[in-house]
Amino acid sequence: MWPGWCNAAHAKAYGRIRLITGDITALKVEAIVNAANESLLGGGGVDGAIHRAAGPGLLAECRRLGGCPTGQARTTRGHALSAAWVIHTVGPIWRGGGCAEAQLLADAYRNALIEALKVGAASLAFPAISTGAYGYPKEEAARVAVHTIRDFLAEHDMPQQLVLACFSEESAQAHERALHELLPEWKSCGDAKV
Ligand code: AR6
Repeated sequence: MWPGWCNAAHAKAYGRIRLITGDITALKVEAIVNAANESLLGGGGVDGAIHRAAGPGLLAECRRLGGCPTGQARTTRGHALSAAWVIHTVGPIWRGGGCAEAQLLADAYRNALIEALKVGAASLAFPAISTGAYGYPKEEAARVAVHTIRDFLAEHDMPQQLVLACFSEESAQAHERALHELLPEWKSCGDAKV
């Protein structure tokens, strides 16, 4: 096999991914992803933070969507957020790994990326879906996230910039390890914090 095959296949992806530690609602990106629940009516964690920062207009718009099944994604406006769009997706609840959690988590990432394509978002930020209240182990979730994002970016020119917004050092380190493992060409841009 041509030894550069892997690098060539991923060349479109690695320069477009940034890893940061901080609050996703503070980011200056065109779209942010929300780790929501199937009701889309708000909750704790990143969902609560996004609804607080976006204001009541977001909940009003979410009410009209009628929910979202696990693994799917729905888009609203960003309301008071700096981001123009919020892409709500629902990750799986961790039940030990035998209930298609990895597939459903990959679906959540991929369907959020497809929504970003539909609205033409050039920059998109993801939280670490399912790794809080839903209990998905951080290392495994980071590998699913990076694998899915890498393959999507390798096949699509948009979004041009993708931010992995981690809320803790532990989460950032899990993503950094996954990036080094699955995308060896990826280089950290230092300790980016917001
Ligand atoms: N910015 C970035 N990441 C954050 C932020 C923030 N402001 N706040 C928390 N995180 P979780 P889940 C991280 O629980 O596991 C909600 O109640 C957090 O540290 O928000 O998918 C929903 O309504 C963790 O790494 O989402 C659902 O009911 C990651 O975001 C349920 O929780 C995801 O944690 C969804 O659970």
